[in-house]
Amino acid sequence: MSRTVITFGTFDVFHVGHLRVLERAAALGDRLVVGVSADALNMRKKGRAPVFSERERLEIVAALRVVDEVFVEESLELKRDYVLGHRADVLVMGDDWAGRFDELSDVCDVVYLPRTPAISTTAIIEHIADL
Ligand code: C2G
Repeated sequence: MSRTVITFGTFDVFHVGHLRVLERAAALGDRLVVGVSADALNMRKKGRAPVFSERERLEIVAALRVVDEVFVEESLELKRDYVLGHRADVLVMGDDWAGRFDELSDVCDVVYLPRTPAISTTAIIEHIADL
């Protein structure tokens, strides 16, 4: 039986840490579905607008070889609906979210992958601002 993996993220100023988590998520199944955070959700989560709009971030993530389907993640509270709606067998998140989605383990496997060290959108923005 084919195994569907689902993951979520903002993926703003797309970098190699994003690529690696998506590649590792894809390797856990046969099909990778990615929920890309809406601009409004990002404002609520991080208190600032993303550099790239949700349309641009969706377009970039959808173009990746390891990604089969993308959709807009409107709310953190809708995870269960997204998992069930996409018939996901595995939910993958970076370990900055460790433990946060364990309550979904009744409907799918929940896996937290280690983040790629020393790279983040915030660090890139600060680096460019300092140039
Ligand atoms: N990531 C990583 N290594 C990094 C940076 C990010 O593995 N150096 C991973 C994060 O752990 C996450 C994914 O890349 O799994 C996307 O990261 P963000 O865009 O920062 O996602 P975030 O805003 O945490 O959104 O529903 C949950 C949220 O939408 C997750």
